[in-house]
Amino acid sequence: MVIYEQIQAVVAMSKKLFAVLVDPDKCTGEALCRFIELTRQAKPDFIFIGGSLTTESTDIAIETIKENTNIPVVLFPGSASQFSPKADAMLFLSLISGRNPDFLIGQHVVSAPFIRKSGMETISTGYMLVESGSTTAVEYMSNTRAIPREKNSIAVATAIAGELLGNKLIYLEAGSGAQLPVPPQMITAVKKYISIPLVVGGGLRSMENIQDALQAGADIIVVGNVLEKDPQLMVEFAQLIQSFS
Ligand code: 1GP
Repeated sequence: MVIYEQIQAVVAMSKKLFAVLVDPDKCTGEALCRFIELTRQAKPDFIFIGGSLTTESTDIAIETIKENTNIPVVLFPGSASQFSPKADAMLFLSLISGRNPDFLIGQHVVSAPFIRKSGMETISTGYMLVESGSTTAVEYMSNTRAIPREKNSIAVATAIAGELLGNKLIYLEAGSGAQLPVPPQMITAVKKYISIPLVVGGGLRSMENIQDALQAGADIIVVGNVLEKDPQLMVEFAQLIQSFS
């Protein structure tokens, strides 16, 4: 559990972590090289890789990343087909805000033998979709409904259940490219009731969005979409997250 222990150690010091998300379909060739180049300057803690629906090879994207940087690569898979033994670890996601058995156990069964064979570190993660203004790809592809934005009590109960089930992280997700990020009030409410690290992502596209999420209690910030349009933001976001206290 090398990567999870690293997360625990940083969170115990009340420090924050930054994960940049690579969608292997959207970030290829030149764009991926530029992205990797910027990670040298920004020094994010992790590179997450995955997407709701991908057609490009996750293996190839990971190979390119690993040839060029030592930043740990963590799978953030939209389905079992995105598993790659080349990553350093994997978020083993249960979509606990939904009621679709395929994303609560089905995809896990399909991928489990491959994960065990690879010996990869898995980090069990209670993954919670939160309404974000319009239907997101993850909501549509997972065939689940997101938690209403104003229903903090549902989010809190879901996160507690996720922790009690043995998850090691809770991930509050607005969805990639979301119109609206997870409300800070919901982040604060969830953080108050769990003792495992809290990941927040989806629709974080400005310094203000990130500052709000950090202040509200996020331990790990995930940013993807906006970096595809403006990669240089990675450096500014990293400085904000690394200096937050
Ligand atoms: C999506 O939380 C991640 O799963 C990141 O979202 O792409 O909107 O930054 P964005």
